Amino acid sequence: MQIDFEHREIQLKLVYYGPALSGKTTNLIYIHRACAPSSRGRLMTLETKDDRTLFFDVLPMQFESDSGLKIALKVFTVPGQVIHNATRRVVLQGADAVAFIADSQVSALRANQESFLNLKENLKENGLNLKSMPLVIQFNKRDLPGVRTDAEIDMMTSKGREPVFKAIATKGPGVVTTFLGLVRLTWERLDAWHNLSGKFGLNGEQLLESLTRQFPKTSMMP
Ligand SMILES: Nc1nc2c(ncn2[C@@H]2O[C@H](COP(=O)(O)OP(=O)(O)OP(=O)(O)O)[C@@H](O)[C@H]2O)c(=O)[nH]1
Ligand SMILES: [Mg+2]
Repeated sequence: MQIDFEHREIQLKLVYYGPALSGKTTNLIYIHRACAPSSRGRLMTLETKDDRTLFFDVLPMQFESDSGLKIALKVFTVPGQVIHNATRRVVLQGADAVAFIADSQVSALRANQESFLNLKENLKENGLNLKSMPLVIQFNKRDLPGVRTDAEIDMMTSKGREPVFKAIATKGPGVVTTFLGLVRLTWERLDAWHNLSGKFGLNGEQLLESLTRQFPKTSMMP
């Protein structure tokens, strides 16, 4: 995070993490498409021909709250393929928050678990700690057969500490909700540590209202 008091600007780095092909890049593409043109920068993606991210994707966004605080976000995805671990580690450097994109298919259970452990390890390598990192979890690909049931996911949600969202990233439902949930949690944590509300005269609800307005046609998960 960078705070510029003079220009009333905050910069945050958000990272989408998860196993290969879980839909991280698809989330970012949808966020870019759904966001008001005035608030989004250029989406940079680098993929091989089979949909796999080779390096990373990044989407810069910026918007201003009603109280005149400028928020600049850089949203990154990591490449999920096991071989790209060095890139994942670099992308995590200086991350303010993580959205873990899990694949809902039962067959992906192990890949999800391995990726989650890998996240924990790579955070540690960067001197970061999963426990203090704002983290939300998304179960993506809800449209496919052979996915974990809603009841199973609701059960995990009630047991865990992290906010959990369901999504169909290719069509949109749940994508913006996950993103807004991530920003909300990030703000709450940073506010608790740095008293951002007091310093900038803006609370989390107001920030979320401003951000939500940047997504005029949000598709909700039924
Ligand atoms: N049916 C379905 N397919 C999805 C969904 N989300 C993503 N996909 C598909 O899954 C494939 C992989 O999606 P990506 O977004 O490229 O996955 P990724 O997590 O970025 O993968 P890596 O870059 O290799 O880590 C693509 O063919 C997407 O169209 C979804 O919600 N439903
Ligand atoms: Mg990708």
